[in-house]
Amino acid sequence: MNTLQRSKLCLIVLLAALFTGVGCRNSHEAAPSVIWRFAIEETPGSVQDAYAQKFKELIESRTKGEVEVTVYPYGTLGTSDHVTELLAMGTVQFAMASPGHLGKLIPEVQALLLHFLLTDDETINNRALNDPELREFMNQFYEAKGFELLSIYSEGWMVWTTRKPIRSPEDFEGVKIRVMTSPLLLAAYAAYGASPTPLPYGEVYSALQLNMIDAQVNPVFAIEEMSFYEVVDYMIFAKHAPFVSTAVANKEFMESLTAEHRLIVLETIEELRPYILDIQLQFNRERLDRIRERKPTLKIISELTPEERSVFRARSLEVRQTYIDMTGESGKQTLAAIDATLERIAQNN
Ligand code: 6CS
Repeated sequence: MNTLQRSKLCLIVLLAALFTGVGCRNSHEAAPSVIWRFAIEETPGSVQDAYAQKFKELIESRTKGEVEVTVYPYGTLGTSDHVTELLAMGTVQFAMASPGHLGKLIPEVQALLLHFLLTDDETINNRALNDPELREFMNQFYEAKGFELLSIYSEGWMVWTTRKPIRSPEDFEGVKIRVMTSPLLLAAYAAYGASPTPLPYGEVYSALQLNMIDAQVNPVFAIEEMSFYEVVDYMIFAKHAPFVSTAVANKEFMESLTAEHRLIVLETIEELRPYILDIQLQFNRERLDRIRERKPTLKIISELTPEERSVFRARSLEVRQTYIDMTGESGKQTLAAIDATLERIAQNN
């Protein structure tokens, strides 16, 4: 049996367990009346895992044992695309759905992938991403697919990990860079002259190791937890975009909740907004130190000059038209909503 067949078999066994409610509980333990399933796109110890574990802790204590939350880390239910399918079916009730993959299903969310759309100031970006009006606007696209958008948040700056220094689009010429699977990302890196290759998260390390790709892009904590730094020579902070994720629930499930449980979920999500920002800052800081310790030969370009960034920015602007071509009027409205949010936040500063 090859790896793909084995992973499919595991998925079928797991799904059977989910549907039949077979679990690992001891027979003498009192079962909670309900189990809520939360699938994440990252491994234990990640930013998404911290979010889901805190959600579990708060929900279980606030529902006083009526609800148990089970967290499914990356791989246990397949790729990000599998997780999104399971959420749409209601097999899992909560999931992380990053625009980097979700863009295939909801093209409008790809606005959150556009380079240089947000600012180079993390505080302003985080306020914009957490803005309730923007979230409500984006929710219409999620609702149309049977989801409820609970949270939009940043997991930290995207960082290029490569075999050569990159300070200009010319340096990207011919570089095979792995991107997530949303189609807009192909245009984003083609605009710099690179050769983007979409791959699931779990295949990136071996693709780098086998020289099938030359580079990838992810926040620092992910570069550490997935060991990508082992198989590259450079880390480059261009501050072109943060890694944005969204926490999502199945809409029908949310509508089926009692008023009390719905309130508990919404209050918990509110509490998680500042929590996850602190966590991502902490994880990205600590894990950069860890990478430095483990691989002192890794060259870190911790920033590009304003002139270097402006060359990338200029190249990235053509991709906004690609986004509008993919999404039409709703995409134009999405860009306008993000711009208006950023402007409002800048004025209130
Ligand atoms: O690169 C990816 O595919 C993944 N990166 C992160 C940091 N989270 C989930 C996503 O699937």
